[in-house]
Amino acid sequence: MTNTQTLSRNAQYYLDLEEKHGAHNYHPLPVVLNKGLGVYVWDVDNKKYFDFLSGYSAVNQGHCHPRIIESLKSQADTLTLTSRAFHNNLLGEYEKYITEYFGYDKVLPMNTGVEGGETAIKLARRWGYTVKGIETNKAKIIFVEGNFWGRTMAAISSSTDPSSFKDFGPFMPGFENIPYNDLAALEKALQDKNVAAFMFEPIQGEAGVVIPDEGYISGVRKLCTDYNVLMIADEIQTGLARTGKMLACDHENVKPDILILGKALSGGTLPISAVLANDDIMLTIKPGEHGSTYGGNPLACKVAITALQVLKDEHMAENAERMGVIFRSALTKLNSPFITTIRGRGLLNAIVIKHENPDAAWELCLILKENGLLAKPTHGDKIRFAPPLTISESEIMECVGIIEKSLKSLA
Ligand code: PXG
Repeated sequence: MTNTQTLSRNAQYYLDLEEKHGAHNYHPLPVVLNKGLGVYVWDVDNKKYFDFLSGYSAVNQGHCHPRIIESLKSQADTLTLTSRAFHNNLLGEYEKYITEYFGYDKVLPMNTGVEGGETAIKLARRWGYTVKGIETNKAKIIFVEGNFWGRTMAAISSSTDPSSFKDFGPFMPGFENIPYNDLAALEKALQDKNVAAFMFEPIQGEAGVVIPDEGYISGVRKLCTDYNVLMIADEIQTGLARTGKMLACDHENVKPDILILGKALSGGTLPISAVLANDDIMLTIKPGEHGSTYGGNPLACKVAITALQVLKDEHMAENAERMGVIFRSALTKLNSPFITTIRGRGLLNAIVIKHENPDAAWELCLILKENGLLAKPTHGDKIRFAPPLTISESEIMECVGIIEKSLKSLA
């Protein structure tokens, strides 16, 4: 099957436009969407699909959640941007709301996830020099192999994936990588007195939903405390109820020193990210030393409050936990010879495909699309299954049926 075989002329028109006028920095599945509601999206030919990617977990609350859209619309009619040159009436309310929600003294609002990561690193370096006493320009940040936190120069400087960093050097100094899920390697790295922080995802999303052993997150917490190093948790993909708890760190009752959130903080409506920390860290950055034109804009503040409230009001973490268990158990029962691994937490799941055809995961995603379910392969042989957290048990079972039927066509 080729990419375009089943495309209508209508859909092909949109693909051709992108091909001709857009940079070629993505390789999307050949489907053109123009509508979304809850767990469903529709293409330009009005075919309906289950969305099993959820905008890489930005749409945890479901597409076009009515309460989030209502907040967006009403605030858009009132005030959208002041810049931080002036105060606005929603920033303080949002800051109070989100810091109480997650239990930190302060928040620093940004826009994209990668800016949240950049902010966390600047905070950690500043804390390293002014609190820990690291010699100027000697601070180190430790990352893990397989990390993914975005596309800026700093983010790709920490990457171990050649498709992220190749031919984009020279890179940011002061970054080191250790293996994931390896507390001994972490302890060794932290013995260097120049280490300011350890930054990691409690479950590696883009790497293919890599789940560390039980005790890893609490082990990280203990080592960071013991060695006076900041623990930075990138919960941009794992946070906000995706893994069956509000934060993936909650699975081990761990509180990071710096918490980075993004994606579902807006329920998929606009880029909103946030960095949370206590005063001893956050107040090391002074006026004029960091910021962003759009960070903390009133539209984002209003939307984020609603997006967070919806997660709680609709018990989305609990639903993610319950549906995840049902989903993985039903997938296991399919006993497919092409699935070597099924793993996940809550509704952040992945399968690993084994097939004589090296492009089988991509082919399977094309077949799933034909059968009404959208998912995307990562790293060749893995497929992430991450529907909106509003999905019901009967919908989960319908999707397992689609996956079963598609696996049979793959044979
Ligand atoms: N941290 C994690 C854990 C992520 O998954 C980011 C940071 C960066 O967020 P922004 O908003 O800057 O993209 C991510 C992003 C893509 C893509 O196409 C992004 C992600 C996953 C898959 C694809 O850029 N996650």
